[in-house]
Parts: sequence; C-alpha cells; structure tokens
Amino acid sequence: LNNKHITNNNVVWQAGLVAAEDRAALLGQQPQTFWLTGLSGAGKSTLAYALEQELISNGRACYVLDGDNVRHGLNRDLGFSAKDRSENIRRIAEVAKLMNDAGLIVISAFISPYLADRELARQIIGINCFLEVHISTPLEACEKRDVKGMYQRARKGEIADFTGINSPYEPPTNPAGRIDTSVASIDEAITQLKQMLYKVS
Ligand code: ADX
Repeated sequence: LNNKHITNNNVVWQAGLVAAEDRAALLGQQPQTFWLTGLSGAGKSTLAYALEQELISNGRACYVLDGDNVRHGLNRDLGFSAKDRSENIRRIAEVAKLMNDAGLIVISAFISPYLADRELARQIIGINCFLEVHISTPLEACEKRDVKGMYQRARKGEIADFTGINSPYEPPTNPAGRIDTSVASIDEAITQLKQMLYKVS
C-alpha cells in the first residue's frame, strides 16, 4: 500500500476494476469541468443551463452544479462567511471530480469569489480537466438587473457579506475564457464555451 492512499483517519483508498478512461470511452467524450465564476447576477446559471442543453443536444453527457441549488441540499449547512464559501467550493470541486471520473462533462456555476479557493478546485479536479471561465459582467450591470432583488437588499444593509457590495470578488488572473453577458448574447457565449471544450477534447 502506498502512503498517499491512506488518509489521516486510516481510511484506505479502494480501487475499482474499471478506469476513468473506460467510462469516458463508453460515453465517447473527454470529461471536463467548466468552472464559471463571477458576481451574483452575472449570468453564470443562465449560461450553464443553456450550455448543458446545447451539449446534451449534441450527444454529450453533462451536468450542471449550481450555487443556489447545491445550497439547498449538499451544502445547506453553509453560509457566506469566507470560511463557509471555501468549504462550499471544496465540496463542489470534490463532486465535480467524481462526476468527471464518472465520465461526465460538468458545468459549475458558483460565485467562487476567492482566488485561493478556485486554485484548490483546480488542484482537486485536475489541471487537465479544469476550464476556468470568468463571467465578467460588471457589478453595475449585475446590480441593474438585480433579478433576485438581493443587491437592493444588500445596499440597504439587509444582507451581510454580499459579494461585490460588502464582500470581495477576486477576478481570475489567467482564465481559459472571459464572457461579459452585458455585451455578449447567450448564443455568442455558448459558441465561445463550446470552442473551449472541443479544443481540449
Ligand atoms: S459562493 O460565494 O459560495 O460561491 P454561491 O455561488 O454558492 O456563492 O451562492 C451564491 C448565491 O447565493 C447567489 O446567487 C445569491 O442568490 C445567494 N446569496 C445569498 N446570500 C449571499 C451573499 N451574502 N453573497 C452572495 N450571494 C448570496
């Protein structure tokens, strides 16, 4: 047994009989994780679901992990402190890794405001699978949309630690792509995202 396969609480990694490559080959695709990061209201979820629909219609097996939904289940115990956001992202990255291992293309849509958390996600998921995309819609545009009315509430001081208002957002320094949905249409954005996928597949 290799030491790296034993965790600090004496759990031993159990290897299966099928390789990740075999599962991917069965699905006829190379698994990837699109990691969409950006402010609330930037368009991450809209793009994630549109991309999922497009890829599924092209015969690709994929799945969306979305902030609002995951926080209803797996991460319902977490809030929006820096510590909780880090744990949120760590768990999502582990889930994305499992889904990639299962052969799926993952599209994740989380604010994921901290550079260090996204770097950890990249390490967990693996640099060859991880496609970081900054949904770079400016704060002013997100706030003007205010689809959930949260910016207005945050401005009134009703929401603590709201990203962009009283909690930081650290933009990626070298993302695989950048999309500003106050400028690009959904169709243009989907075309750009698909090109990223096929480049590495
Ligand atoms: S993250 O920062 O931990 O990555 P995540 O993407 O899971 O955030 O959740 C963001 C969603 O939670 C937002 O779209 C918004 O609807 C909601 N939300 C509630 N409180 C906050 C807050 N303080 N800051 C940002 N988003 C919040």
